[in-house]
Amino acid sequence: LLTKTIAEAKPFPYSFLPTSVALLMVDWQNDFLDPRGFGASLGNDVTSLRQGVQNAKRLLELFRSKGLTVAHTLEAHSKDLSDVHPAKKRRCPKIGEKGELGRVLVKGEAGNAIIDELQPRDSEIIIHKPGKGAFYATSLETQLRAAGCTHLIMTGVTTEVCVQSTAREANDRGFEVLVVSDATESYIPAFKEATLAMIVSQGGIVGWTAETGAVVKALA
Ligand code: C5J
Repeated sequence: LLTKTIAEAKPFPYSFLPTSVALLMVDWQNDFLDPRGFGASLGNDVTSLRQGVQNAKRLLELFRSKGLTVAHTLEAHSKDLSDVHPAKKRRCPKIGEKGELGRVLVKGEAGNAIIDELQPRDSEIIIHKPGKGAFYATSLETQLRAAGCTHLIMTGVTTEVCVQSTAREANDRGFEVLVVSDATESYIPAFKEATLAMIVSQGGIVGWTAETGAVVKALA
């Protein structure tokens, strides 16, 4: 397969080999998107997060149709909460407590599952992570390297929390990161815009951004 280029990417065109790219789907979980979930219980209006779902689905289907690498992450703690730092629990006391969709951010609970539209396949990389960044205390880097990936095209929620943390962790590990600007969402629109602006600032200090249509056009 030949090099593909997303010509419209910011701050300049993004080139990659399809065999060396992964689609990274970050935390598309009921806990963040469902009106009965954790995000809503914190007082957030979760409807804005749904805006990115169709674009993320379009990219997921495209990567699958081309047989390219796909990885999904979930913010998920073990049932005994042994992987929750006391500092995280102190500022997020709901973790592990019973919510409308089961125990909040606990692996296997209904709220913790990925939304129906973006369900992973068994053949795809699935990472349960205790942090906001998907590289901390997980096998994500090992699995991506084993799959030959050097480039990451990212979708997910929320832009300024788990997507941004993961993009920065990936960048520091030498991955070439592109965040899909209309396939990531935040409860706070100004934070989404600021995050996307930060990523591409100073010559792409963290990476690139591009719209779904531009990614699709490059891969088609
Ligand atoms: C948050 C996330 N916002 N997936 N998690 O706590 O962004």
